[in-house]
Amino acid sequence: MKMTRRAFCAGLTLAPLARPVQAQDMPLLTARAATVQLAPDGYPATPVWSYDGTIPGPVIRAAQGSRLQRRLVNTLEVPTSVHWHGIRIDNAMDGVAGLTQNAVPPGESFHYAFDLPDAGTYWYHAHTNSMEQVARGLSGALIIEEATPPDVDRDEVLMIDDWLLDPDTGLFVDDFAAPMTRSHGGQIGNLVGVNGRYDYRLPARQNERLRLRLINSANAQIFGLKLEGLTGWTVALDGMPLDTPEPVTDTLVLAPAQRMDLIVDVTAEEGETAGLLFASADDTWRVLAEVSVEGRAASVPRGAPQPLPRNPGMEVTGIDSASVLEMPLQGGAMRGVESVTFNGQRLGWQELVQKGQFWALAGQAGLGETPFTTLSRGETARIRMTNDTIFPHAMHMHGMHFRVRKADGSLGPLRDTVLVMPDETTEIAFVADNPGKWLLHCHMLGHAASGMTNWIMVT
Ligand SMILES: [Cu+2]
Repeated sequence: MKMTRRAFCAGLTLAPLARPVQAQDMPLLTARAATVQLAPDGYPATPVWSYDGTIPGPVIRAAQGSRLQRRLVNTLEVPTSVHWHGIRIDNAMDGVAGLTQNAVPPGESFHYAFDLPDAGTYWYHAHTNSMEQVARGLSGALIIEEATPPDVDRDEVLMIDDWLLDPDTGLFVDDFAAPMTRSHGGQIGNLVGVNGRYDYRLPARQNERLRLRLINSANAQIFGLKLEGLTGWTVALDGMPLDTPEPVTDTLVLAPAQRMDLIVDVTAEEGETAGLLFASADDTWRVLAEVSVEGRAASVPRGAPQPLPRNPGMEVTGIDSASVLEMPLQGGAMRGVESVTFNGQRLGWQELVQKGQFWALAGQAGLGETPFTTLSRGETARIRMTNDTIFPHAMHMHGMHFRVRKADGSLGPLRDTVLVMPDETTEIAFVADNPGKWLLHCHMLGHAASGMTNWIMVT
């Protein structure tokens, strides 16, 4: 914190015992370099960019309805900022460098303070050059607790990530902006892990009931997941409770930035394999988080869980009369796009590629001067995203949750990030009840950095 001589003297005169509360007592979140053993023993440790020295950053827990405060202290050699993903937040606290704040320069700090209207599983991550900063480790879980938690024995966060490491040096493959990956599916790691561990292990007892909060913090990897030795229900998506818990019977799909709260009963016998598995690139199921069963918590498993309490004021009304805004998702390898606007210029595909851009949303690559749309506060809007590319995109809207409106008019669950598959159309509907400038972008971070970012104005 900078303190002018005048402020310093005034402080001495008027309140000799008072300390500047915000500077001294504010909990800190320090973006800093660290070295962490990500790869298995025997391989070198990895220099990372971290929050508070760990990968992932500290789990931040706060009560629903409370106010969260953190002073981001930037000790990195690059500017940074923090986005609090999924929170219905005060726009000035949204952390988007260049849109809602200036990036925090090296050696300086920024005071984040905001109310927490909703319970659920969220996360925080860098939103300045995210494609590199998130890949280097700048992310952590943000858990907002219900006043009355569900009836479980334990609440566990499983932050799922991948890292692209050079096995000889342990260093990140320093090619975060590689045009090849940005124009294709995005950066996929060669090591997958949970909570910073490739061999994450969760000891549990038979018939113990766990709440598992899954968070996909990977740059671009879509995880196909399944349970083994566990009987589970999905109780929330992207922080927001489902009306009815859904039994997990099939593969769960978790796209980048998405979250999923499961309540699971450990049904495996002692010594049997149990855990969370993922579909690896070679089409085999591999253990992502092992649940090692020792002892017994109860003689029988419990029945289906109750739904979590709803968050307040999340109704999406007025959909039938809402205007429909078309947002084609365009570009990428193999398809390209005929022409787009970038930095105020109309460019053909080759010109766009020469500028290191590969994607567009509704004919616009990257942030333009004007928003994709301006909505009045309280207005209901529908955005129809048609994926004209051959890649899936995890589309994330800041500041507000939406529902997917299906072709028959029915509505899907509340989400803040939706996976739009190639050649598919996904329509989202939401009430624009949060004023400010909100990003709408692909959460494949290399795509976001290469054109797939736009913004919405709510006045
Ligand atoms: Cu994308």
